[in-house]
Order: sequence, then structure tokens, then C-alpha cells
Amino acid sequence: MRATFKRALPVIAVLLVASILAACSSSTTTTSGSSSSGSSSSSGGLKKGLKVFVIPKNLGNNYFTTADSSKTGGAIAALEALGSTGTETSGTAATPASQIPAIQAAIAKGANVLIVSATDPTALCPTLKSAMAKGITVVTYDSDAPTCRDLFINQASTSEIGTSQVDLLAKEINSTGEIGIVSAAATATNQNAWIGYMKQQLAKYPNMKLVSIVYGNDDPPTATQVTEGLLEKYPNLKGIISPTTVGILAAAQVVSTPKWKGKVIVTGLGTPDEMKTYVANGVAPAFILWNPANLGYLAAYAAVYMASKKITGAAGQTFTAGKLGKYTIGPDNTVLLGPPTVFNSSNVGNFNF
Ligand code: RAM
Repeated sequence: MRATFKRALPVIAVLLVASILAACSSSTTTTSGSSSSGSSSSSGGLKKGLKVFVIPKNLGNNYFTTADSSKTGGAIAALEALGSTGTETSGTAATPASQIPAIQAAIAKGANVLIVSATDPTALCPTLKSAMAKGITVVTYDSDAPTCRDLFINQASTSEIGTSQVDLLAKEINSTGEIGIVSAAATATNQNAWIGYMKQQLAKYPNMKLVSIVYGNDDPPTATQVTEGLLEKYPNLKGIISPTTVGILAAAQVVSTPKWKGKVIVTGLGTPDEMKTYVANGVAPAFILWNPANLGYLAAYAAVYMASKKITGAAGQTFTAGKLGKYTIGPDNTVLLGPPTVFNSSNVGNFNF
């Protein structure tokens, strides 16, 4: 008995610390005049006063800050416009152990809606399923948990995001040489799905060889460290694809140092603000992303329609997402934001996110 408890102690300690961190690191934006819990209806039949929790993979990642915030026009801005309350909360690390306590805390606080970017497609499921069983609307955005949500808001076609990163790199390295991938967490649904399509696309480039995939966990020091390790281990590396805004920035910074500059090209998914410098210095001439604020905004609208029972998630149903206009639900209870943008020296200066 005592031995079992002893063995369980480290686990309990980790959970406790994770809960405390999650509790300490949440930020809230509240709309004025929305005090009820989703009881009243607007003229369009959408509920007001819903308690919505926006739960990114982790806090402190600029991509999610843009996707979620009121001032960027993200999810919380949409919730304010709809007369509901939006609270952004998560853990500090992009891991299930860090994110799950934040989801549990949101449920305990009386959430009507959870909007979640999943750090793992299965580890979150017991918690998300228990939320759904309580009548809470569960919407994933950015990174899916396919078997335990009502609706997924996808940033762009998964296959297009994967294949276009390979095509971009191929153009820049003359379709030749060893390449590596600097991903986010090994469990991340979105990165793993994109990497699956990258591998398929690489079959079209017989002279490009994927030698290694390393994981920076969407943590800048870790991403820097694994990029350095990759470059040291494969001194002939010609290109790096990093399908994560945190990873691509770290990779571009490492490759900008004299040891690697001019030898390796970086591409992947990055924010224009963070990548401008590396477009200018030639380390990352082109990269891809969508508008993160629009992703959050769309997820919030879809979630409120869902919680108001105006849509059920069935394919073919439509709804109007405020300034973004009309969307049609596709297969597998999924909504697509739209095609991604390729950024390069001709347009990167026109964007400020
Ligand atoms: C990071 C996260 C996020 C991903 C972007 C591109 O910020 O991993 O999930 O969509 O990169």
C-alpha cells in the first residue's frame, strides 16, 4: 500500500505543479453585460452570455496569442462581438500533462464551450468526453482530437499544408540533398498529419532525402537545441522544414550563425513578423502560414453556433462567421478556414502578425 503510494508520489507532484501552473497562467477577457450562462438569445437565435474557454496548446506562443486575443481580432474578439465571455487558459508547456489541468479547471468553472488546440489526439479524450457528457460544446481548432470533439476548425487543407512546404524547399535547394524536419511535440496532431503528407510528397523528389525528424516541443530553447543537434549530426544537410512557428524561428536563428549560413535553407510555417529578418538575410526565403487571428475568430463563431444548436456539425450545413462571411461544414465535422499564404520578400512586409 505504502509502496504504491510512494510510486504514485512523483505523478501526484507533477499533476499538482501542472494544476498550479495552469491556474497561475490563465488570462481572461470579459465582455460587458454578459452575466447569464447562455440563457438569453439574440435576434439571430445565437446564445449570449456563454462562458467560453479558449485553450491553446500552451501560453506564451505568439501564434496562439494572435489566434486567441481580443486586440488582434481573434477568438475573444469574436466572442465579445457575440455577447459571450472568452477566457484564454492553458499550461505553460505544449504537453497533455500541462494542458489537461487547464481543461479540467475550465470545466470546474462552469464552461459552456471549450475551444481547444490539442497537444495530443488521444490523451485529452477522457477529459473532453466528460465535458461533452456534461453538455459542454467541444470545438478543436488548429490541432484536432478527432474522436472527442463536436467540430474541428482546420486552418487549411492538411494535405496542401504538408505538400507545399516540401515543394517550397525543393525549389530553393534544386530538389537535391539531405533534409531534416524540426517539428513541435511528437504527439501533436497537426504537425504529425502534415509530416505524413510531406513524406508522401518527398516521393516525387528522388534526390531529396529526409534524414531525421527532431522535436522542439514548441519551446524555443528545446527547438534551438534540437536544431543544433540535427546540424551537427548531418553536416551535409541542405534544408530544414519546420512546420511550427516556434520551430522555424529557432531553426532560422541557428542557421543565421556563421557556421551554417549559406549552407542550409529553412522553410515551414512561420509568422511574418518573426520571419521578416530571415527572409531578408536569405536563410528562409519563403515560408507559409494562414491568418491565426482569423482562425481563432472562425472557431469562436462556429462554437457559438454549435452551442446555440444552430448547427450540428453535419456536412453541408452553413453559417456566417461575422466579417469572414459564410462557411460550409465539410466531412468529419470539419470547417476549413481557407487556403494558406506563401510569404516571401515580395509580400512579407505587408503583414503584421
Ligand atoms: C505552432 C503550433 C501550432 C501550429 C503553428 C504553425 O505555433 O505548433 O499548433 O499550427 O505552429
